Amino acid sequence: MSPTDPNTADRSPAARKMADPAWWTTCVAYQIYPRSFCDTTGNGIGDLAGIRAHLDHLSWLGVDAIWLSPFFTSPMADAGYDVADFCDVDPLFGDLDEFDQLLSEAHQRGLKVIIDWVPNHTSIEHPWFAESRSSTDNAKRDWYVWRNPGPSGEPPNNWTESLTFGPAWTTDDTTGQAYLHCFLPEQPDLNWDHPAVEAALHDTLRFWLDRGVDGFRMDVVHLIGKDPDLADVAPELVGLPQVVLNNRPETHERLRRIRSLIDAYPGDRMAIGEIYLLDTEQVASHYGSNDELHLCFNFPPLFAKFDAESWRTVMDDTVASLDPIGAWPTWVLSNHDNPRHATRYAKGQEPNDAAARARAAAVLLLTLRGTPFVFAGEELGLTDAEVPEGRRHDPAGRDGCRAPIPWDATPNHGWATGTPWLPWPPEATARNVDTLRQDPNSILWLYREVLALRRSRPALRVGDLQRWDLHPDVLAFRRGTGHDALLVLVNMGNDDLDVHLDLDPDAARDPDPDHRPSWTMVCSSVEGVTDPATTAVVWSSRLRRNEAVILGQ
Ligand SMILES: [Ca+2]
Repeated sequence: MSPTDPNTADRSPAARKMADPAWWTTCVAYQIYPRSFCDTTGNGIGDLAGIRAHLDHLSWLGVDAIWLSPFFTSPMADAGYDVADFCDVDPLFGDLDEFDQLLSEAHQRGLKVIIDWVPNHTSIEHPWFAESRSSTDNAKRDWYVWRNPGPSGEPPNNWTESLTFGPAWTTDDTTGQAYLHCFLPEQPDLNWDHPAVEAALHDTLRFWLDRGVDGFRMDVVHLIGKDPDLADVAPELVGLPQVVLNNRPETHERLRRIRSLIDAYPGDRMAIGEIYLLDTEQVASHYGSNDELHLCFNFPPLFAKFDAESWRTVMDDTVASLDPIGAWPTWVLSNHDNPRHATRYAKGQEPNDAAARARAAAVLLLTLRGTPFVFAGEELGLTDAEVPEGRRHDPAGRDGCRAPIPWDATPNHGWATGTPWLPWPPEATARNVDTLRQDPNSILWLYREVLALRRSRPALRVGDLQRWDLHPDVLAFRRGTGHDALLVLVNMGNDDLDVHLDLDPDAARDPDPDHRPSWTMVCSSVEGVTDPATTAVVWSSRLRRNEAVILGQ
């Protein structure tokens, strides 16, 4: 066989994508909420050194990339999503040297590093806002969105902010004008219509790209283009937060300029947008023609129930919206903004069934076609903490899923303090990294097993997905590429089922044994089930309720 002639090789984008897919299409990313990961200083708040200390664990687990929620300078009105300096580390978490060390140590282990970028708003304490609010003729006045309130002090329009559902405007005593905030009053919206704002935000991207980060998770980036008239929302939409409504053409041209900036850097940098529009087709538009965001988070699957029909719908919607434009899907079950899926799926379930669902969900998440994001702690099967009144931090009630990660079974759970900023999640004495690593039947090892399978099987990394209709309660799909194929079955119903796979009889008679279809169990989500099935042209087995299996061909 002669080597490929570089002058005649197919260099079309599709051919290159097949030969060498970008890391962000084949990776499994792991979201770290820095406050809650591990405290090394004794102040009860996780820090960058705590992340560094556990990089080896993430390598053992087998994820490929980490996404760090904000660690930037902030007064923490919204736990760091209110940024006072985009280009520095808050002393709570460390400093820039500490970040550089973390980045370098992650890269040494082959882990990509994605950081958060919060372009829609700043902290009220950002120096830009301090200038902007100081007078109506300040040079930075128009860096934010100022309007006159109504005659009786009413807000300039009927928009609703997205965390506590109050008005999206606050009147500032300094000048008597109101400023727009689609989130808390401590988070004034930047005015992206002003070219200097766009340029300044681009500079913050360059700052981190120059330092070597591999990508950005762009916070509510669909909000950077807004209706220039700031018109009222229609009466039937009043009260819905602006974050689920704002879908504007202005955003797309701004995303194209961001994409150009990022793609000009060497080394396959990427942007994933938090597009909090709860409609997959609207989310899809933010990929552009492969010239806007590289990836978008898509939230309908996160809100889908543990129910086969709901999952068929979100999977089919994803294919229908993304395939025609060649966009690559992403999958998320849990993050820092919503109750953990182990908590959501457990509602109304016995404890054993709840734990089984968390395990089945791991198999589902890591075998779908697209880039999965694991939220730190879900690999331990953690549920949300009960946070009593006096210990609550988040004005939007999202504390439970942000509980600290327990690293071992000691009272301090591997933190430098016994009193972290939020209470420990339930069962921290049993569900901690150290204890679960000693138990090869634990959910932690199940995550590790499926992550390893994903690395070794092209069908899972880059294969097509074909959904099968086997049984109303069973979510079934085949992943395949070339000669590699796997079948995933998830029983989301309330009963054990007998599943029977009839395979193509002509193919079964193929004289070449390599061409005969045969399915064996590669993995079951059920604790202790290893490999009971024999190779067979007809695969028939009992699928327990809340069991997910992966069959290999
Ligand atoms: Ca600390």
